[in-house]
Amino acid sequence: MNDPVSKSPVAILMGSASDHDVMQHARETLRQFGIDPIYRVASAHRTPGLVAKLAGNSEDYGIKIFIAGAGGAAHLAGVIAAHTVCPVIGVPITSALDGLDSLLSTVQMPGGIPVATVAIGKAGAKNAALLAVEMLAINDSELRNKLLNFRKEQEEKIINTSLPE
Ligand code: RP5
Repeated sequence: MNDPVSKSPVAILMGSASDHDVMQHARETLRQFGIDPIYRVASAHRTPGLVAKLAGNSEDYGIKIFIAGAGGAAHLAGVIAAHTVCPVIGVPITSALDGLDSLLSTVQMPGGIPVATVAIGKAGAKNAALLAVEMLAINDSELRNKLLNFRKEQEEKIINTSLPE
């Protein structure tokens, strides 16, 4: 098994390369805040050993927060959460059942092993990254200021939006 090439406070794992189209939005968003995440495929079902290794040895990789994208029988976020006390954010990926299966598989965790689940697809991937930044910003005033600027820019964009006549 290849180890991640570099350390990062955020690890984005996904069940398949087919999840990349959605999960790249989480990586892009983190990069906007100066965080280059660990970013790789690790499947709960097809590479259970790899998932257990990454989640169970998170300190070795500098990981503080996991973001997990998976579709269908989406157990990745829950399996990661089983192996770590780092916060885990689950992104349900659109699937054969429009992502409803992914959403329910990710969100319906048993009491005691939490997964913070965001919206299905691109919006969820983006928000997962923003949530991770918000968690890191609790102890990082520079990141907090970046978040405040981001909100301000977003607000200005909406205020200045003009619609076609
Ligand atoms: C899940 O099955 C993956 O997260 C992906 O969303 C879905 C389909 O995987 P592939 O068949 O594209 O590899 O485990």
